[in-house]
Amino acid sequence: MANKLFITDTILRDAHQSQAATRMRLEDMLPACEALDKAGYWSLECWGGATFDSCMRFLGEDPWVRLRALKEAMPNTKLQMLFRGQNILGYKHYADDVVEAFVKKSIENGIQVIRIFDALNDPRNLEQAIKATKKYQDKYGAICEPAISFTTSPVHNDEYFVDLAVQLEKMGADVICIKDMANLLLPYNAYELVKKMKQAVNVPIHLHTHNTTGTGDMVYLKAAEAGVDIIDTALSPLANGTAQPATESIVATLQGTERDTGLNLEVLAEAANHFKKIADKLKAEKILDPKVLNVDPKTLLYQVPGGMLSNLLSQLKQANAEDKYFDVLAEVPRVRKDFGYPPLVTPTSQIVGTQAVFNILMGERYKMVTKESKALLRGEYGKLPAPVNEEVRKKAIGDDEVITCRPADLIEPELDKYREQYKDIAKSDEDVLSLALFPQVAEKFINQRDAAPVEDEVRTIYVDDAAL
Ligand SMILES: [Mn+2]
Repeated sequence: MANKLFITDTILRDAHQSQAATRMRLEDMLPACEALDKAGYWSLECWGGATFDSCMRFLGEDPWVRLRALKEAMPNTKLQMLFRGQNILGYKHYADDVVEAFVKKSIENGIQVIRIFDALNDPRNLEQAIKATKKYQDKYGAICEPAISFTTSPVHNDEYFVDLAVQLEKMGADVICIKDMANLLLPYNAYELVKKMKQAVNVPIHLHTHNTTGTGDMVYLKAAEAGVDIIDTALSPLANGTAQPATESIVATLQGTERDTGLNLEVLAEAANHFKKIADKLKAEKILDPKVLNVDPKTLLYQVPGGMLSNLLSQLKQANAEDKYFDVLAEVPRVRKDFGYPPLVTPTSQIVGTQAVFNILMGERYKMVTKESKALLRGEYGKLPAPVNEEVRKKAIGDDEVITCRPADLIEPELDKYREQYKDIAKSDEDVLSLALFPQVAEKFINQRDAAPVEDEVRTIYVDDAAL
């Protein structure tokens, strides 16, 4: 079919990260892999984001073993990961050699689509991950998919996003993603944005949204009409609410139209039957709170992503100041404006949210400024989308120098340092990278892993691991 709409399913990554604190286990995934592999998806998002940390911190799983097991179970489907630019999967900037090593190992272990984003949309923070993906692309056929973090503000209009897309195409994008992490994109805006972007670039456009505010299905339908190439959906048992719209609903909607996805609803039902049991288990364990399935229009009102609202509420609870909730909600957009309108996604959502809480609780704005707010205002996270409030910056960092170069240019190569530092614990370069990203969590995990008696099958995987 000439104009088929391609589907990426997020059931193995974003769906359970958004609804169930990223707690789905490999054993919960494997029984459905045969059906997933024959469904005919463009890709399956299954790695990166919070899964890497969650594997080691909560599930006692080696994320690299999970990736290889998934690739073995789904040889015919491209596996996709979410990569946080220069932060990789962690929360600070890493040196270029660590970024390159991580990309290389991800591809070697089975990833074929790398979606790379930066919270500030500073292309310099995507540069090294893009270069590394391109470098290993020929050898392994990986696809480089830089993403635009979608948000709304006086500077974030269609022209801004289209310019960014043109720039990303020049940098080597094979596909460009519009990443609407908070479901702020509205259906008719999606139509316009996709139309304009399709006119400006030649590479396929991949749209990612959630159903937090209840517009997700309509966003996809209008985007499909505008010619979007690929969309992200989740199989129904973990779809909707804070996760993606349901795969089956979109597939059924488009059947017989010129954007028919070509996916077979019976095969999808086979996989969904399995994940229904997993969703029920996560509900019984109270990991999945059905509250996340409700439509939450507050996000549209305050432009605050759903996950951030629950963080704010728990911070206020701890401070016995729940009555200040609406004051804080009103303060968030003001702080965001002072800071040059960063999109609200990890880590900027936490930085702006925490600063708003302090501004309200202290009774004076910026009386107390967090370390992270200072770093953001010093340019350490990259270039902010709009000019910052200079009065606020002065109050926060005084006469400190503001960085205008690519932040990672200030970081010396680190890979050999990490190899040396962890030579007694790490069994492979994969281990070194796990330790570099999550030092305490990975050290504890690896010690337990290597102390525990392992079954033969698992042992084989570790032997292969050492040989890589
Ligand atoms: Mn998402």
